[in-house]
Amino acid sequence: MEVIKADITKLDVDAIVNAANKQLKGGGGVDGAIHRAGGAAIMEECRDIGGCETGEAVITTAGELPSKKVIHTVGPVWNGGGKKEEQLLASCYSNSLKTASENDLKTVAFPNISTGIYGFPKDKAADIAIDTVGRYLEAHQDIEKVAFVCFDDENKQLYEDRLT
Ligand code: AR6
Repeated sequence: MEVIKADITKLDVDAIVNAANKQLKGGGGVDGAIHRAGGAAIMEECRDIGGCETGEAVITTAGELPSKKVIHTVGPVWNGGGKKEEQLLASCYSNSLKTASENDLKTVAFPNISTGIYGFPKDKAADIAIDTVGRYLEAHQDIEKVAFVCFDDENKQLYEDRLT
């Protein structure tokens, strides 16, 4: 596991993960950036898939992006913590990695799911992301590298404190 500060749309990895919404209709944040940079082919496949439940993941082409595929997962909206937000966020990370494994994708880059527009507390989200990915990598040897791609300094610091 590694932490980097970058724009996830620029990364040449097997799969980048998108923090999407249930309708897979695109939006702001990292979702908007991925669709803008990847072109219309990603949205066409999202339309065919039709939607995705919170905590689950689906896969599409990466269009014009340097990565091979985009895995779209839907993070929980933070609602105070009593609506299974923590379990759902953990499911986003494990189901995204499961989707990568099933598609023979070995290097995966995650954004900080739910910590933007969806308002999940960043420190709690970092704990869940690292714990869930760490467990998955211990149990499955096929994934070679996972990058946590931070877009802001606060998230980068939170991940560095936990990983070093
Ligand atoms: N590369 C990497 N990380 C980014 C980028 C980028 N280009 N742009 C933003 N981030 P958010 P959410 C970071 O709001 O909270 C959309 O409208 C950002 O700083 O993108 O899961 C969807 O359609 C933050 O740390 O996702 C949904 O409706 C992280 O990505 C909703 O937002 C996630 O922030 C999902 O909200």
